[in-house]
Amino acid sequence: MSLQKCFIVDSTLREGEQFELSHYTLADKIAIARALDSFGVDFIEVSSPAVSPSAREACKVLTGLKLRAHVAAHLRCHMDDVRLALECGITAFNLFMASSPILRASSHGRGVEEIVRQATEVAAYIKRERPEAIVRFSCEDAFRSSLDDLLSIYVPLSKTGLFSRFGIADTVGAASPLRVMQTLQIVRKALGPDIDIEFHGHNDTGCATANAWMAVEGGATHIDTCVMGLGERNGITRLEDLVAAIYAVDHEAARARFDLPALKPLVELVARIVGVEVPFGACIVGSSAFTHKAGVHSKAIIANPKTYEILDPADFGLERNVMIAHQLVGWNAVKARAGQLGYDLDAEALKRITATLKDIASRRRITNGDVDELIAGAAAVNGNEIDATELKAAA
Ligand code: HCA
Ligand code: CU
Repeated sequence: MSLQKCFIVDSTLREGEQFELSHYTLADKIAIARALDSFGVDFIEVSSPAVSPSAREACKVLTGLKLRAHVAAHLRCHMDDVRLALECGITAFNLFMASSPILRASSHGRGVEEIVRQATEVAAYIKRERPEAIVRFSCEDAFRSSLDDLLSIYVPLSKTGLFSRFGIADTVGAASPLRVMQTLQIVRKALGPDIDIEFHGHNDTGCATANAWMAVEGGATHIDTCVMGLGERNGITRLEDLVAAIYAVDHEAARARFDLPALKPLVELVARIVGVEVPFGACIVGSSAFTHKAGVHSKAIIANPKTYEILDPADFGLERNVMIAHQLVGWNAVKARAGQLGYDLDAEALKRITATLKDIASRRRITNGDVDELIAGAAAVNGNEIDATELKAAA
């Protein structure tokens, strides 16, 4: 499957709830679910109803919203969890169980055959009770599990016909992009072309987005994300990053799939609720995502934005910022700013303003307001004649 077609399983309300500062009220969960839905994600994963009475209430309420996206409950592969999810009206069941030796030993203590038996029993029960259910089974810590063990779980489970999808989780963020792609290729080959595969990647080594991309290259159809990548430790693949990657690969597909201008308000909503700043370097929504600074970049961007932008800010309802208040400024950026202010200054004058700006900015931090004053002051002198001495005095 191509990246632009991969389904997004957003887990801001489940993995994101495991972020250290998250504490969602029911009203928060409703607001986030609605915003995710109208942005255009395909699944909204929520915490298990077994977690607490309020998680149970949230499952019921969110299922009752009748969103376009599927509301999927994240469930231990236990009858108790599944029963509660059925009672809440859930139709998408994201079951998981650890497959690595280290987690198996410290959590459920079961061997591979027992995992297969238990997952089959639980899924069969779900399908009996709710035949239309979408049932997914994920191996937690798949990248510290042997390939042999993984295939000995996925292959027999796929033959039961009970599962629509299998998940592969890089729970500790240990996998490299190449390893993710190779593993996905092997699992895809073993499962054949018709079953869906989901990748869940933690960001402990900063590879979560690259790993998600490579997972799709290797055969994944579904990618887990969270707004701002919220999650355990430093979280998982950021929704914003994945959307940026999809857009970079195919602008039209991204415009058709998502309400792109709704992305920043969605991220700001979650940031407000959790009580964090939107990271400055986040794709699309970070404060510096569309800021151009160096003279060479500014000149080219003003001539043709495609020179240094793979993402068009206008598609996301945002604006680019060509910085002029710094010593790296070039005269083309000053010209553009003078034009915005309504002044038609000749090249010589603009170059002199630029030289003055560089001189001042090399000694202290200046603001856009300072630059505008300098331009206006210069324009006023002798009908656009610049007097550098006066400019310096003004600074
Ligand atoms: C965890 C579980 C999980 C589950 C992922 C999945 C992980 O909190 O440890 O269901 O695919 O990272 O393995 O988030
Ligand atoms: Cu996780």
